[in-house]
Amino acid sequence: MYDFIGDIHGHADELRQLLEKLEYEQHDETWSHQQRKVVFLGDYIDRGPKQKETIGIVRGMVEAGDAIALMGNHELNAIGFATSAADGKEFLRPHSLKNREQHQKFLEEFPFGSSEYKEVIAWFKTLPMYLETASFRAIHACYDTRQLKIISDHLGEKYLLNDKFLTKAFTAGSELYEAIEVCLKGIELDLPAGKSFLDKDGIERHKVRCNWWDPQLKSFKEVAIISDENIRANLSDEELPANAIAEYDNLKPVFFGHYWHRGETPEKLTDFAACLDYSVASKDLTLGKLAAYRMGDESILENDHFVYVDSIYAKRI
Ligand SMILES: [Mn+2]
Repeated sequence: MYDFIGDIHGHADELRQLLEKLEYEQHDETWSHQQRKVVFLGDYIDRGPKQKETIGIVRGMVEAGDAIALMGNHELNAIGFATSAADGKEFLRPHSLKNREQHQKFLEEFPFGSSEYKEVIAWFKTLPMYLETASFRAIHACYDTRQLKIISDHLGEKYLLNDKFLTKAFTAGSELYEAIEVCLKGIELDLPAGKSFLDKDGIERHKVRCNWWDPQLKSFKEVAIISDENIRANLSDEELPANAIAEYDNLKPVFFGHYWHRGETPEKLTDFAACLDYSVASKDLTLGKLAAYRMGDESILENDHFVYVDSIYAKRI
C-alpha cells in the first residue's frame, strides 16, 4: 500500500509533520511504516530552506526500501547544471544568472563541485522518471505513454542517465528533449496561427499549458490551464489536433505534482487523477500545503484520502 507525496522543495519540517500525520515512525534518521511505502513525486530541491534535510529523509527512506522517489524537473535541471557539455567549456544547463538564481538555495547547501554535491547529483541520476503498477501510475508532471516509451528506449535496459543520454536530453528540439519536457514539465501547446492571449502579467502568449488528465476535454478553451476565466473566454473553441494531446488512457489512478495547485482542501481532479503539488514553497500564499494521498484498494479516487499539512509560511499569517 502506498502513500503519494507531492513537491517538497526543501520544506523538511512540513515533510516530517506529514509523515507523522501518515503514522510513519522515525527510527534514527529514517522513517517507516509497517504496511506502507511512500512514492515521492519529485522536486525535492530548490526554493525552500532545508534541502539537505529533505534529501536526507527522502533518500534514507528509499535506501531502506520504504519509499520510491521519482525524478522532478528540478532534479533533472540540477544534473544538467552539474554536467559539462561535450566541448568541456559549458554545462548542459548553462550557468546563466537566471539558472544560478533558481538553483541558489541548493548551491548554498551543496557547494558546487564539493564531494557532497557530486554525491547527491549521482543519486539524482538514479531516480526513475515514472512508475506504473497494476493499480496506479505516478509521474512528476504528465503521464504520456508515447513520450514515456521514447524515454525508456533511450535509457535502455540498464536505466542509466549517462552522458550520452543527458546530452540528448538537454539538446532543444531532439526527440528525447521534447519527451522529457512533456513528462517532467507538462504539455504546452501552440495556439492556432494568429491566436494569442495576455497572461496575468500582460505578456502576450502564443502557447498555453494544457490539461492532459481528462480525455473528455477537446478544445483549446477546455484544456488550457488558466485561472483567469476572462482569458479562457478568449481562447479558441477549435479542437486540438489529435497528436497534440497526451497519449493517456485514464484507466487507473494517476498521481503527479508540479502544477502549483492552490486551494483550501486538496481534492481529486477526476476519478482517476490527483495532483499533489499544493504550493508548499510559495511564500506569498496563505494556503500553501504539503499534500499526500493515502491509497487503499480503491480503483476510483476518494477525496477523504488526501492528507496534508500547512506550509510554514501559511502559519505565520
Ligand atoms: Mn516541477
